[in-house]
Amino acid sequence: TGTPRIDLSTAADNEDKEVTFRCWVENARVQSAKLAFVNLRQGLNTVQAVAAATDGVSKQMVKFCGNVSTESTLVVTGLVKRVKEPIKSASIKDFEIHILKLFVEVKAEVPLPLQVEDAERPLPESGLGDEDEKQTESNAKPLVGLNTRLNNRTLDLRAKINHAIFVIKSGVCALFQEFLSQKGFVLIQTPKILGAASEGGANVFEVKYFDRQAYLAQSPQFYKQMLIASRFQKVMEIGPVFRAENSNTARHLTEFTGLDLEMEFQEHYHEVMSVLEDLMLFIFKELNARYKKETELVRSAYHVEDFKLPESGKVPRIPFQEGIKMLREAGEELGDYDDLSTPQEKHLGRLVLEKYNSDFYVLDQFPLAIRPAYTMPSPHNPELSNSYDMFMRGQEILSGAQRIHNAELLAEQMRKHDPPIDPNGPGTKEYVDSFRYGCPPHGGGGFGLERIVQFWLGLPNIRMCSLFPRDPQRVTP
Ligand code: ATP
Ligand code: AMO
Repeated sequence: TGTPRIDLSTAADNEDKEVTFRCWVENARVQSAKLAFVNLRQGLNTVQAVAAATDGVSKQMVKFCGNVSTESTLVVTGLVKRVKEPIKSASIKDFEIHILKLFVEVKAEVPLPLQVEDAERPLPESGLGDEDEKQTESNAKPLVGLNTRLNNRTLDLRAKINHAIFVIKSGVCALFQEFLSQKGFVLIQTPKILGAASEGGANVFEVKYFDRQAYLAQSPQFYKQMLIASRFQKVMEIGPVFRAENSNTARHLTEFTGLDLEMEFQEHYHEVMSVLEDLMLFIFKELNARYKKETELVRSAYHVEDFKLPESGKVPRIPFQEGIKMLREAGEELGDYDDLSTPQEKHLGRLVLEKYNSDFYVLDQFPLAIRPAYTMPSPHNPELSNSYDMFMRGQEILSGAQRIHNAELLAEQMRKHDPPIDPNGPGTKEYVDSFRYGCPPHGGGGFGLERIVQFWLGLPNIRMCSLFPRDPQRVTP
């Protein structure tokens, strides 16, 4: 009360004035009976504050200020004073605050289960952080592992590096919508409680739905296509995706965010691929322009190289068979229609980088047998399909395809699928039937948002790109 609350960024405008502001304690120390220092944080700014008997502060108050616990939230009233020597430890270098009043709003308990300065440091190499507290160099402070950080996520997320990751993630969503809205895509919301598994049965979470069986959505696949059959020409969705995959890898979550799109095309499904490529080139360009600081902060902590894009602006579009050939020439053993293992995908990523100087590329014409039942077979080779994946730094970020828009063919492909899908099952029947009353040729794709962020930044683990990640071992916090 009395003095107005200020933002610390205006410190210079308040020289010699009394100000009040809310802040967090970075650390505090008692220098002597008459002098204590408290480093304070507000947003991205840090400032040094002093409690000094020479300012008329009581010795008791000096002691109290010097012992206030790290991470407590305070309301401080003090005088803004110019300093003679710039202060190294604070972002505000030319001014310090002479404390007159210090009110502890919430006192942080001692000890903290995780130091925010530890959360600022890179994760140990192990990535998954199973061996927490891993020692790097004999005399270095041990690095705190991912599990400890995720268990104390509220403290962990206070680290600047984490703010940067989620500012970028928010940016990717905004850019996705910005680009596609401008192209006439309509933002849709589709149900997440479904009567059928949309991507096949194995990896689906079951939910008890009153006296019936229901499932958590594995993708908006059925619904985005049904909207094309409803004469929406172009649709997009940003929404949660649930996968009951018991995959304890660095790039699988059981709940992630899908960036989906679906569109009618005129003559060839490559029209859809062009939209997807232009979309990603726009996102990369704008991330470099608008989120340069955040990107550099994270990449430099992990010694990650810049993300390479072809100078020509043309995204390498490589037929799957050509990818197999490149891998075979590099010594991999692969059948013509085999799926690629994760190491083979990464190997191909390195080969593409060498040949095309690009960390971003598309594989086209996947073998039909390894794609979902709704995928359009290739008109030129029944073993292949009009489907594609996109990769960043050798790892998959998108799957997509031309879809079957003929109900009879769709039902037949479902029955032939391994494992077979009943085209008359609840939820599935309505999906198949929606193609009986007219539907244009269409295609689309789905990105994993956390993977885009992970591979843009070159991070070792996808969990770092989810605020409160879900995996087979983790449903809390
Ligand atoms: P999509 O579902 O489109 O294929 P994805 O990238 O999740 O996307 P998956 O088929 O789930 O692909 O897995 C791709 C590769 O990841 C597999 O070929 C496999 O090598 C690897 N993988 C999946 N689960 C595990 C696991 N638990 N342990 C090790 N590797 C795994
Ligand atoms: P798919 O199953 O390949 O395709 O999923 C699309 C994209 O989602 C991401 N992804 C994941 N991210 C984190 N954790 C997971 N467990 C996980 N699984 C997948 C990947 C993947 O490329 N309906 C189709 C898309 C379409 O054809 O439109 C689908 O769901 O980045």
